[in-house]
Amino acid sequence: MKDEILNLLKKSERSFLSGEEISSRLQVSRTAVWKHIQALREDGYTIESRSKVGYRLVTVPDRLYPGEITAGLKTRVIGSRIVHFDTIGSTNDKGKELAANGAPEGLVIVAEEQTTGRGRLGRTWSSPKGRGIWMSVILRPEINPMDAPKLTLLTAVALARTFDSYPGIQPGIKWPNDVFIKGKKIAGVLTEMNAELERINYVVVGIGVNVNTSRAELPPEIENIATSLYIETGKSWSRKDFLTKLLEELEALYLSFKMGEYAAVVEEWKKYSVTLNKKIKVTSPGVALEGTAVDLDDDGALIVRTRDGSLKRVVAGEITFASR
Ligand code: BTX
Repeated sequence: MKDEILNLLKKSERSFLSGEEISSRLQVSRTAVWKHIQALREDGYTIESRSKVGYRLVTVPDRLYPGEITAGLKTRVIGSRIVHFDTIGSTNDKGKELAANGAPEGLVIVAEEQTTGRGRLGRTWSSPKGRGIWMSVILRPEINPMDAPKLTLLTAVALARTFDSYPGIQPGIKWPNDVFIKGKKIAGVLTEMNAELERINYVVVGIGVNVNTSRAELPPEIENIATSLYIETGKSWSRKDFLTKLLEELEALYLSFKMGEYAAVVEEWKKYSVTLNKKIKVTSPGVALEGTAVDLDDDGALIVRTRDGSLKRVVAGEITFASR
């Protein structure tokens, strides 16, 4: 009901809408209308009220409320349900909890702030309030668990496409999960799954994007290695618009992936790659090798030519760029 009242106020744009009209259009009492208006104000909407005239929406808060996002979202699966938190430990943890309790594919968890945002391998992910997009998507693909890393690459491509739509921004993907702008990390993907031997129960794809973080808001330890759209362009951007575009790109890629079309994702990943043709060091469980990243195979594994000329396939892990 709150969302419906909000929609009516949005539709009437700058003119006042009387309490009587809202109550008759939505078939609720005047008192109920007033209570919902109060609740919207508590959510941060500025609503002017004039006696005998009615209500008028003045400003919309910079929050990623589900109603704000779904209103303009053109997806069928991803974001069909969105759960919002003002503050949360980690959206990935919440995603795993909801998925374990049967949450449907496509459910998105989004938070204004994370207090214990996580990167890979126990690293922390800085997630200051209202400055970025800290979100997780629940997926239930019918694929072999071995193929789950493809979802990370696919998500990185969705992110790169989204950044690409911003003027002057040229995103690069560092294998497998980071998006860089001019050598600095602007977004990351943390994919976690729950699976049996040959079947995935669920995958939680966590995405962190620095949208409006200023340089001063970056923790000192990442000051020189991280960036944001704000830092790169010198202006603030709508997090809602970024999120909407990202969910649409993610859905387009995920639906074609489910149809078996993955080769095109690999080609697009290569186009955005800042990893290929670079000298790198790979560290992953049981692997430590140095060489040149020469290709990405159709499964999304990185092909590395080592010093002795042999080709090694790396499916997961961490790379650092080695000096020449
Ligand atoms: P990663 O392990 O590749 O990157 C983590 C590293 O990146 C940190 O050790 C630090 O050096 C740097 N870093 C930390 N915070 C930031 C930041 N805001 N911007 C740029 N660099 C940073 C990447 O892991 C995967 C991150 C996924 C984050 C999302 S947010 C929603 C979801 N919930 C959750 O807890 N994690 C995911």
